[in-house]
Amino acid sequence: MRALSRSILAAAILFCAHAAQAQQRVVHVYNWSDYITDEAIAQFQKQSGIKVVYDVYDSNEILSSKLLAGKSGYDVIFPSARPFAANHIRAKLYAPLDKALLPNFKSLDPAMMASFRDFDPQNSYIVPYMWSVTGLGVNIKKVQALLGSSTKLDTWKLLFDPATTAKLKGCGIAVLDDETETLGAALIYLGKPAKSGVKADLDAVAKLYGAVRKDVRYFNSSRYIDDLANGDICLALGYSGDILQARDRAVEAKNGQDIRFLIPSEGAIRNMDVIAIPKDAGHIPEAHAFINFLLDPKVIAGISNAIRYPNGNKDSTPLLAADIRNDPGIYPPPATMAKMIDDVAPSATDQRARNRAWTKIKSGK
Ligand code: N2P
Repeated sequence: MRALSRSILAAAILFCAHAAQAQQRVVHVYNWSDYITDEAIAQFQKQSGIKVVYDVYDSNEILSSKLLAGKSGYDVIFPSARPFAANHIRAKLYAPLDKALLPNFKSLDPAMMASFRDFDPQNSYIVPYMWSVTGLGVNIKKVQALLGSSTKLDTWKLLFDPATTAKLKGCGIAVLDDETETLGAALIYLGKPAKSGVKADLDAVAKLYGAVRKDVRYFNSSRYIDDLANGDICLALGYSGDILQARDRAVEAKNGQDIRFLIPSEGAIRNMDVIAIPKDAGHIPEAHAFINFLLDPKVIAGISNAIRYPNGNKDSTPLLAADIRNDPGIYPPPATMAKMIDDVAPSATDQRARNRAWTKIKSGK
């Protein structure tokens, strides 16, 4: 080939490569850590030709501050329904969902959709993703060795009784950095409403955490999965699926750590995470394609099977692995469900009082 035609060919190849790049559709997803599978993302990319740029967080507060600042750059997000998605909808931070682009919408659980009616009456802005119970992750052998084998373990006393935490301190106690769940757990233990912002209640909660604060190794909402699995901590206040993932990781590693998820008998909070599109998203059709993929019963069942969280898709239930459907930590039996308190949306004044209380509790001052 002569030099000139060679360079024309090279230029043509370069041009085509650029054109292909320009045409590459993309979706920017911002989700909780440990909340999807690599397989699902790969399957979506292959099926749709849309590239997924995936980023993770481990608290609603981080997500909220990015949304409030604007231009987050994300197209699909996964806030907890209450109070977060409810507040975001009130602040007009979401784009409406185009149901014509979500044919799998019909597979969603109507009861769960109805439960969002107070802040999303027409189901215009959010669809359910996964839900979970906030309870206790316990390393059975270590905790029983320290407390005695007949000690009742399905109780918030494990975390809130200073005589107990003094014994467990050495093997490691971790608590979520999640104000809604941690204040809620303490309020339930005290027999108060989980969404209380009343000063006397919050003072009692601060006193409760104050007495055990020195025995808590850290407040964090993602580190505890590996730490529980490896035996580096023996007690965690955490999300059901995360603790069950820790159990799975220990089994996989064959390291002899026996991790259980326990729902305290005093009651616990059930929290629901939903999917939404930020108002200023740059890739709205791609966001819908990704959401519709996640609403496919087979896809979402595969994710639930792997991450150990129950989902809000009614048609996926028969497709779940039997050990998931029958795990009382994932789908609690009716008697346990009766004691569940749904995530709470305190009033704005109560919310401010709670924020202050939680910041003080964490700092230990
Ligand atoms: C995933 C945690 C999601 C549950 N790691 C919090 N709502």
